[in-house]
Amino acid sequence: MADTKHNSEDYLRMYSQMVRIRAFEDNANQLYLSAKMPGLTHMYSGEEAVAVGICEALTDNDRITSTHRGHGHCVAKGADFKAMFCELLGKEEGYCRGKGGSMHIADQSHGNLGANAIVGGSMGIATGSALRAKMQGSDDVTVCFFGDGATAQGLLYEVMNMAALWSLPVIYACENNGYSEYTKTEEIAAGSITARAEAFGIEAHSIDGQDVLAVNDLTQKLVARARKGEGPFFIELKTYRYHGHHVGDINRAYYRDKEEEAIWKEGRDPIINFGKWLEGEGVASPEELKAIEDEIRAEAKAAVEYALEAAYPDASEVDMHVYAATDPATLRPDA
Ligand SMILES: Cc1ncc(C[n+]2csc(CCOP(=O)(O)OP(=O)(O)O)c2C)c(N)n1
Repeated sequence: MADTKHNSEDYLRMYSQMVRIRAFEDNANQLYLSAKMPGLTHMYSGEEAVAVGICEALTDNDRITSTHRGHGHCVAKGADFKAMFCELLGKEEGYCRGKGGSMHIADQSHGNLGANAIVGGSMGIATGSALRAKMQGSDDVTVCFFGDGATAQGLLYEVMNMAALWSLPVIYACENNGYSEYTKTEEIAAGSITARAEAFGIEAHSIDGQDVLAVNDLTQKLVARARKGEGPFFIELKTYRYHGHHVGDINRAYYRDKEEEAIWKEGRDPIINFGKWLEGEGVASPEELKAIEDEIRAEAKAAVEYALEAAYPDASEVDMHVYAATDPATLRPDA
């Protein structure tokens, strides 16, 4: 890990953001295990440096699209703990008034166009957002997060073709955590991930997704170039998910071994390693880092308690925000 471009404030913000994601996920997992949360959720723990390194290179004007494993993207793009926990618990103060749940959090105020339970589903939305920016003459950039498994979706190839032809300001960020549900990536994906983008003439990079500074450094450069019309770009970020595919996945012993998990969790943890680096550089002492973590964990705990007590939406709202308010007849071009 080496860096010359950030100051102490930047470093501590990135550290805090990664800890925020871990703390959020630990609490979400606990809510599921104690049967207080409806449905399933997919933990982002282990992948924090990807979301934080990328989102720290963006402004609120820049957009992201997210995935079923999207809590980390939301937090890194500025989402509020209380509104997120309320959404997970189906409460009316949630980002989507409790109707979206874990896999459908959207936060327009920070440019988060939303998570998507359909694998690859956000690729078209992100590319459409980039087309909108270009047509409106805006210099905002859209980052499209998706997993390695989603590279099997045909939509990716349709939108990469279009984005390359029209030089759209979009960055395809492929989080390669080594697995697609219960299958190792190398068992289902031939060739290299980056070659898929290069086939369309898109500049593609493959980097260590556990190194927040490396992720941020590359993203800053690509975002600046995308703003000038040099996009699209593709980044493969090599990372690892610590939990099973989702919180109910208790069978991961059958498809990956403990030694592999230990290599990542003990040797490659993005938060521990960045913390050690900050200590080595004299940016913060172990006590200061612990105080940051304690404060964040207290905030997360309070947000969970708040969400548990919060109200459910009234039953009369069941159709609200589900259908477009527009009269469908007016949508027909000949109407
Ligand atoms: C169109 C579609 N097909 C299948 C699924 C079921 N499914 C949910 S997550 C997943 C694997 C996704 O793997 P990857 O894209 O690598 O993301 P990761 O879960 O590893 O973050 C699948 C197949 C789905 N939700 N949508």
